[in-house]
Amino acid sequence: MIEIQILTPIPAIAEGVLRESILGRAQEAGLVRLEAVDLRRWTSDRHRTVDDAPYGGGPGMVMKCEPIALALAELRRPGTKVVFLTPQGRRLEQQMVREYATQEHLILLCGHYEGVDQRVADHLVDDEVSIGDYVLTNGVLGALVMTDAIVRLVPGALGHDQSAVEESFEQGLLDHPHYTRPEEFRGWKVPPVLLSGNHAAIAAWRREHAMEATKNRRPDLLGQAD
Ligand code: J9Q
Repeated sequence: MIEIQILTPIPAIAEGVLRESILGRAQEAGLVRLEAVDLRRWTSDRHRTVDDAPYGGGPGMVMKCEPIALALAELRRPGTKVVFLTPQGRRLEQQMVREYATQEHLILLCGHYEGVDQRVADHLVDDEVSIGDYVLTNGVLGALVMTDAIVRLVPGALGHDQSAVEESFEQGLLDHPHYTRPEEFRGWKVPPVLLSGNHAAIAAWRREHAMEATKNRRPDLLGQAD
């Protein structure tokens, strides 16, 4: 069973998300263990300090090495992978998600404030991952994105046939369009082939439209598609 621990100075942000919906049900079903771990457990001063002013001056605060080092020393075991969420990391893609989903224990370390002491990335973690080229206040949001992407790949977590659900990205394409009732809404009709009952024709329509959507919107994906 995969265990994911999100190590953060603000575990409350993660707790609600981990408890609800598919992530919550996957835990209740015993398929995964998900936990937000409070980095302040590894502080010993009265204010439970995890950050300090930057050497060299400038605005903002920098997360300190020591609480992170103590936390990882206690939480790490043989087979643990420690992933640091940071804009400097390797951009997360579905292939990386699949690889992380095969691990037995992930610790997702979340930066906060202006940054994290560079010695953490240099000496204490295994991987550095970014979820995209935009700025967050807080790595815990990135850790939740990563957790969600990983957990939905665990067999049984989606409560139905997940190979179908991931089919499009597995092929490296965007998904085809989806429709549900009614057949006509404000004069906008559902493509008749989807109502035909002809499964071969429906499959062909879906392939064609997945290809078309990818060509028009994400031509960069086509180079790597099957
Ligand atoms: C920790 N912006 O941004 C994109 N991927 C991760 C991040 C990030 C951030 C701030 C703190 C991670």
